Amino acid sequence: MKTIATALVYGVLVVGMLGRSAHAEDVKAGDLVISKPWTRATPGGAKIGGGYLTIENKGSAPDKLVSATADVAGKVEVHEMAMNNGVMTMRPLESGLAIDPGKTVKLAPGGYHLMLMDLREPLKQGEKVPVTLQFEKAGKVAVTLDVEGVGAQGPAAAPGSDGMKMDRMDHSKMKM
Ligand SMILES: [Cu+2]
Repeated sequence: MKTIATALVYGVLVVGMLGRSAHAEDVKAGDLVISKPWTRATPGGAKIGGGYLTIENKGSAPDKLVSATADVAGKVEVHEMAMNNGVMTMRPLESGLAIDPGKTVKLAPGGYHLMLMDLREPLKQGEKVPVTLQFEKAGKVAVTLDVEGVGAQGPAAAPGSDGMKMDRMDHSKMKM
């Protein structure tokens, strides 16, 4: 019976891994865990795109996302969104994005994001975009953004997740 139980456990693990294979895996770098890296397909001719991901600091010391690079982009900046006289605007975080110990920082539409600038080619849904993040302590970390649809508000929902219930706030009026 023990063998059967063990086989079942392994079976579940294998199925679990297969189920996840369509989505980017979490990336561990030192005390940081980076998950759900994604971006949006860019409509024809667009020269900029956003990059989104979640960074968790499991350590006891602060770290900082200072910069990023991508082959597909001439330049990548770390941006934040902020209300400015009632208009949502964005600006580069010149001194980087702090990831405090024990904290999770989410880069998502409407908030912090990577700005992929001077795109050399359009980002197409279903493609994967390699990006290298540069952290103050964790150093260089390679991640791969899953390209979702043009209007996506989050990474594609994994089976059983509640990704479809995310709010559908209209970002189209934001000043980019
Ligand atoms: Cu931006």
